[in-house]
Amino acid sequence: MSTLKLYRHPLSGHCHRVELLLSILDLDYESIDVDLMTGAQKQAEFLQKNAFGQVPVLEDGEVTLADSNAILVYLASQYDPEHTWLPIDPAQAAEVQRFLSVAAGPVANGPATARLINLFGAQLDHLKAIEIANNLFEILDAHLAEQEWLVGNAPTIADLANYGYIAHAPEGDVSLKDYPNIKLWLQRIEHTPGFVPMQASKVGLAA
Ligand SMILES: N[C@@H](CCC(=O)N[C@@H](CS)C(=O)NCC(=O)O)C(=O)O
Repeated sequence: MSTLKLYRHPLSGHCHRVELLLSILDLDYESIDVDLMTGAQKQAEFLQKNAFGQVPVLEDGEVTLADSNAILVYLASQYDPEHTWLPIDPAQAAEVQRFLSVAAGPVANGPATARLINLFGAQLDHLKAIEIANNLFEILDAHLAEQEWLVGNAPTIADLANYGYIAHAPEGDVSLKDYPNIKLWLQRIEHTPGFVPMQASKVGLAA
């Protein structure tokens, strides 16, 4: 088997979701930090790996893949022969995709954006991001009142994709205190064998 290489940044939730699955699947990989602060992701060498100039990027031999959710789909399809993390049942696979879209949509535009503003000074609308986050959390909290995992009755890549930016929402001034079912779901993920935490920022994780 070729050595997997992950280009990442330690504070990126998009990278963390990939690190989570790599760890859960017990896959050996080389981790390469990309200095987003100096714009290394926009240099020609990196743009050859991902023309969008963003981390994460995964290399697996001849395969080079960008986009965290695409990488999750690849790793689960390639390295999880039991299809636990990406079910093959069509309805369940579609449900997983639905929640990958949630991770790429309201999670990215809500809690991830609110955190980006606080941690990196991004010039974006903080109040709008907080509103998107709370609207999303109300829906997710109700969903998780009915079931323990986002899809079916076992954890999937849908849970991993959504975990990081929701767990770290307080870093963007989005409190989780009104969302008890989300908090229990976060704890379930944290108790999954192979779980690795995302690095906390100086802003902290209170609330
Ligand atoms: N849709 C992409 C988004 C990745 C993304 O937003 N990466 C951020 C770090 S969390 C990045 O590389 N930002 C640097 C930039 O855009 O220049 C994915 O899921 O991988």
